[in-house]
Amino acid sequence: MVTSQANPLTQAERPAAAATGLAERLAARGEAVTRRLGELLPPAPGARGRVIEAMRYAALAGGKRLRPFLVMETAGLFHVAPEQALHCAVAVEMVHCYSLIHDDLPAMDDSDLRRGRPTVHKAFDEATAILAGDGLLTEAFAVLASPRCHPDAGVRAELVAGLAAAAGTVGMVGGQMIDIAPGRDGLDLDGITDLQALKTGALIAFSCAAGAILGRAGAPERAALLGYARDLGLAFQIVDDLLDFHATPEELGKPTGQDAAAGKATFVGLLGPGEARARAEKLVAGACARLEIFSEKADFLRQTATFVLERRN
Ligand code: GRG
Repeated sequence: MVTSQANPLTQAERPAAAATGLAERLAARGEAVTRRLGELLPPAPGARGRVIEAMRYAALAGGKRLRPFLVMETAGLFHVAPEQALHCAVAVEMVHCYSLIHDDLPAMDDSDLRRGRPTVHKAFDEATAILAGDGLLTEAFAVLASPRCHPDAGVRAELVAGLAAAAGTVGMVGGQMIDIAPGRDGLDLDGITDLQALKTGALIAFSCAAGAILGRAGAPERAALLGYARDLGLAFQIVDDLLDFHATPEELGKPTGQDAAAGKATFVGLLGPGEARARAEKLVAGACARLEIFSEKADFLRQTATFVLERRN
């Protein structure tokens, strides 16, 4: 159960600092994210409380918390205060959770299962699910605009503009539109790559850029992180296609094989599973190479790239 303690970061960051492995660090940072989400989305009485309940249902349970982890790890490269990095990371996770709620709606993927539980429109109702997604998207920008995220309003404005671009028509929403548009089924490899760069890649890229924005990083560091994020985002999506092909709904906590059943072009469909896997491995190697400028300080980001390749859900 999520609690609203006065200083969730201190407690949650302690195991992260002591952890030697990625799994422990992911878990500790994920707990900090969940705790902060719970604090920022307090239950409310009356009819308004139902949409908050749905937002909490979507945001507080499950998920790998990969995007907020990337925000916190990239921020760490530039010695950003963990409190600020966490606040920004939570905004990114809110946008991610909104996208999952809307992606599952009957008008989109029409999925009943997400993160091993009924989707929000199944657990509540469709109108509440739409509002819960809208609520999380809107709240994310309020979180970024808060001085808790950064004391400098210029930095906060850069974060707001970056997240808006990643979530909007030149990012997730644009990618989703291509995904449901006529002609989607016949996309070739370049077409699928462009679609996924928007739908999945843009938010992952912003997650990595956010640390550099918070840390007022220089151009070479920003370019290195952008290159890492682009390779990582594409590898993430190829692995997603592979899991959709190989894994069971029980393993993934969501339906599998939907794209293939609908005749949609995917990386696995176009390349075959072996070549798709080889491509993901190459991208992960490339992502790690992009981090050379940070030497061993970026070891957890390198491990994250391997985690994305080896993940089972
Ligand atoms: C604007 C109506 C409207 C809808 C927007 C933008 C959008 C809907 C959907 C795109 C987002 C989406 C579902 C992308 C697919 C990327 C993907 C594989 C998501 C799952 O991410 P994980 O594996 O999930 O990180 P967890 O549960 O671990 O957080």
